[in-house]
Amino acid sequence: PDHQAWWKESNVYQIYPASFKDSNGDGIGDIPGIVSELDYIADLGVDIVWLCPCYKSPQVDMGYDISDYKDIYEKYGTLSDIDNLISGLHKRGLKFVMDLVVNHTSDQHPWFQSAISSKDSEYRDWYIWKKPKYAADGTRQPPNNWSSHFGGSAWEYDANSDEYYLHLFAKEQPDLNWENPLVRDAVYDIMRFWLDRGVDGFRMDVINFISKDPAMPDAPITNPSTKYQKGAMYYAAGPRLHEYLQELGKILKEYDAFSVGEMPSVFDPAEIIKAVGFDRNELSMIFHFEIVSVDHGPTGKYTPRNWVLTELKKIVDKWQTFMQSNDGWNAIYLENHDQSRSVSRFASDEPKVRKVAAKMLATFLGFQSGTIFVYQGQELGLANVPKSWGIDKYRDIDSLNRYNEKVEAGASQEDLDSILAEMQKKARDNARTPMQWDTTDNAGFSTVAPWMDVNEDYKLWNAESQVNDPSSVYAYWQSLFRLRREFKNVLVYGKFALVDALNESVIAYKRVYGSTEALVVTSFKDSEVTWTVPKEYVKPGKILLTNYDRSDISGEIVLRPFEAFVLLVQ
Ligand code: TEU
Ligand code: CA
Repeated sequence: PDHQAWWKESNVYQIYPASFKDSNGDGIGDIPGIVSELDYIADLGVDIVWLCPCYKSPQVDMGYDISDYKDIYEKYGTLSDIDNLISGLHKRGLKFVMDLVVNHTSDQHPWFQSAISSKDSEYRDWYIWKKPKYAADGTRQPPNNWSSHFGGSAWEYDANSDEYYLHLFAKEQPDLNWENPLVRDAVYDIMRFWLDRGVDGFRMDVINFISKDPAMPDAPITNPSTKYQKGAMYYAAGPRLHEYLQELGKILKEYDAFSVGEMPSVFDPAEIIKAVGFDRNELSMIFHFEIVSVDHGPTGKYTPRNWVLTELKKIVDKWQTFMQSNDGWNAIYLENHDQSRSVSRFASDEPKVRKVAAKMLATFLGFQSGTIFVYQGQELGLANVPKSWGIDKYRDIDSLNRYNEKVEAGASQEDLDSILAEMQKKARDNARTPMQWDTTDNAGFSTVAPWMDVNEDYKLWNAESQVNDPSSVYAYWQSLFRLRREFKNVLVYGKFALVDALNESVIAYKRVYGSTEALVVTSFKDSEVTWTVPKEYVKPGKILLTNYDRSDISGEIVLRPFEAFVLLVQ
């Protein structure tokens, strides 16, 4: 029989601290703000809260640059605020997961400050240093051609020591040297510090990047239009990755802790299953990036790509069947703080269909096999930023770097407009606008103008108008979570199989547990489509959930725009 586990039966709500709720009127969300909304979160019916980084940080990358792992960013609060948050959640029967960012630190972390101060520092070897290379004409070059995920080279020159240090993200985020056992001990010590404080587990930032090929070879040229190239093949599943994950896993197991590893750029299924196989004792589950890359163009995220529904379907099918046949487990998500809003991206935020479309995506997502992750605002059907927003309203380092690169390269206005149009579809900023609580100024997020503008649609789309409305997107998610609990066998542990795999308008799948079956039907079309119900389902069943009224499931049916329903047959 399948392995059961509490974390398989849990649903997760993700909070982005800067944008959730501001309690003290400085325009920035904070931990007391979160504490004031715990009933809202508990009422949604989730089991776990994952909080994005809230540690001490210069905030070059919104807290993914940490300067003290055992203290809290002043603007978010204090250690005792975190203790309140943990006890408030535990009192309500919810668990608390923190973001562990240990592939890199901030350049302001005392370890790095010491490391860069001198080659003789005892912390020098905590980071990754290499000698320059020299071109034929004698100009100094970085040690290899790897690009940073935020643009430019992945290496920064330190004139003082005439060496470069590696930073896969911003230059203010130097990569730790995991080959050094002292680094690993320091990380394990941080984990214990928080687990001992009552934290129930971790979301682990780019955890698959921690082991790099020590030779650090040049990456093959996949994008001839840029100087620096994607080096992921040399660090996305490096030679010692599983050795390190085994070490981490021992601690997680000791505390029966939850873990989800963020794992971009890994394409070898064997590597994935080593990380999440049930008996491997590494991680509970991972985030893969295939769905959220489906609309990335050939030369990166901010170039367009048209995709068809069968591509999305194939990715879902691949991961669902792969995990169930290899005793692994999926983390299911469409949104997080790095992704745009799913209703805008995968369905439609046109006013007349936005609500049904958001519910359709909830259905598509929420009945799959795996642990479901919902990002703040997704439960309300929040949408991308307005198309009218200029670059001045964007705040994210990735967006701004990419845009500025184009400006510096002398891009035409037309090119800049097209990159902005792609950013409006895919930039991380879309997820980072302040949470929309009510119709008052600043959407009830803050009493003053927030650090980032509120989405202009807040008077229509906000929590207050949805919590007591049984037809709201929020109420739909509540029902969905209730159903996952009530029909746990089939909805959590049931086997997955695609239905009507080649259909380009509808994603349908079934979940099967013994003689119980759930049929999930979701139309991704903004117009009506005819769909044939498979014969075995044309029998008395029960509609568990739908975003329209439907009782007829016989033979050929007409699905309305973005219609979704779940049918239970026992
Ligand atoms: O993201 C890692 C990552 O690879 C991407 O999702 C990243 O956002 C993208 O490449 C940018 O276009 C994680 C965090 O989730 C993200 O917020 C951090 O910025 C990043 O790591 C560095 O810590
Ligand atoms: Ca505040």
